[in-house]
Amino acid sequence: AAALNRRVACPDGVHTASNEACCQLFAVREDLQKNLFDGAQCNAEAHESLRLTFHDAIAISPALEAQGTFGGGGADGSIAIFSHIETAFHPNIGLDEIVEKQRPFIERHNLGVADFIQFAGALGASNCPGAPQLSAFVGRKDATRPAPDGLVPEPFHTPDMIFDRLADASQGEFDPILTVWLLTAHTVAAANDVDPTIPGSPFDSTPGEFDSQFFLETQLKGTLFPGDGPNQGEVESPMRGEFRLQSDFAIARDERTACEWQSFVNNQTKVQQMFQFVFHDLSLFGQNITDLVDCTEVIPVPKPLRQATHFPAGFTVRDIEHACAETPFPTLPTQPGPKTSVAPV
Ligand code: HEB
Ligand code: CA
Repeated sequence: AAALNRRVACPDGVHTASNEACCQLFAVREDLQKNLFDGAQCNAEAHESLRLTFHDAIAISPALEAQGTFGGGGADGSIAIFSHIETAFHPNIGLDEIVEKQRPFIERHNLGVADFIQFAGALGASNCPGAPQLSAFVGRKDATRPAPDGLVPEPFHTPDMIFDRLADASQGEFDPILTVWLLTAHTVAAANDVDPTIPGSPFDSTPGEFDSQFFLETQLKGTLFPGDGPNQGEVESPMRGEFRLQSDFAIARDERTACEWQSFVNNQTKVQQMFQFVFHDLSLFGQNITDLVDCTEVIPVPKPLRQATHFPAGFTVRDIEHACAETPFPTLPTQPGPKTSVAPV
């Protein structure tokens, strides 16, 4: 056991690591925290970096390969390496910005592009209180060709289309239940381009916290469009400033997933454990884990949540659209004060 725990001294003279391949990540971490994440904040770039991990990784299709067509390489960096092609795909709208912001960091460090994208997403998420420590691996093979169009889910896709796509990309691992786990990411998220008149509109009232408010607030009755909606992929949200994707609305209410969705409300342990699990697997799509080195130790352990789960001011359980018949909605306090609007990110 002693031999297994032996650490190496990194060439920087400061850090130690379980494997020397992890040493290079300390400088990348420092640079990103300072110069992309505004001093280790859960800022818009942290959100966008997390989104980018998904859009790189999900572009892989064994079903296309079975038909004799190239199906993409998964978490292979293709979205940045061939950004002129892939960021022009409709579901990747807006990602050109974070790809260009990350590019100088990739250029000044010696990490592969695929590894960099997943590392930046895991690191950005670690700045959000309540987040799990997401995994970081090095050694992925970088893409030599772009992924084909049509593999990234859209907010106007039906649950069936989304479930089928995730099942294909994961070779059957990501079923509807695990798709709910993946959507935990929308707790630290906003929409910029679905309604371009209101950029930075969050999906829950706490886009800076990796909490379960997203799962609660998506179950509130929709009453308004926060901008000039309806836009394609948008449905009514419960409060001003908050944005609701049609796909989140539909999966929250689908009979296959409604109870799983509700089960995340006020269950921070589940929020952390399930997202940590699915991110690990998603971040390795198209790669062979036995060729990689686990450097998760370089990702800081995130701070705990600052706020308990609550109904936003002016809402109670009477505003919930019950979609799960089996389990009662948890009893939760309402934040004091009058109804407010959610500020943009
Ligand atoms: Fe997500 C965002 C969709 C999944 C992460 N998304 C977002 C949006 C949309 C979506 C539309 C907005 C954009 C703009 O800007 O406008 N998603 C979606 C869908 C799906 C998803 C359809 C399938 C179901 N996501 C997902 C996942 C993840 C994510 C899995 C991870 C992992 N997203 C995300 C984030 C965000 C989003 C983080 C935010 C970004 C910002 O804030 O910028
Ligand atoms: Ca949140």
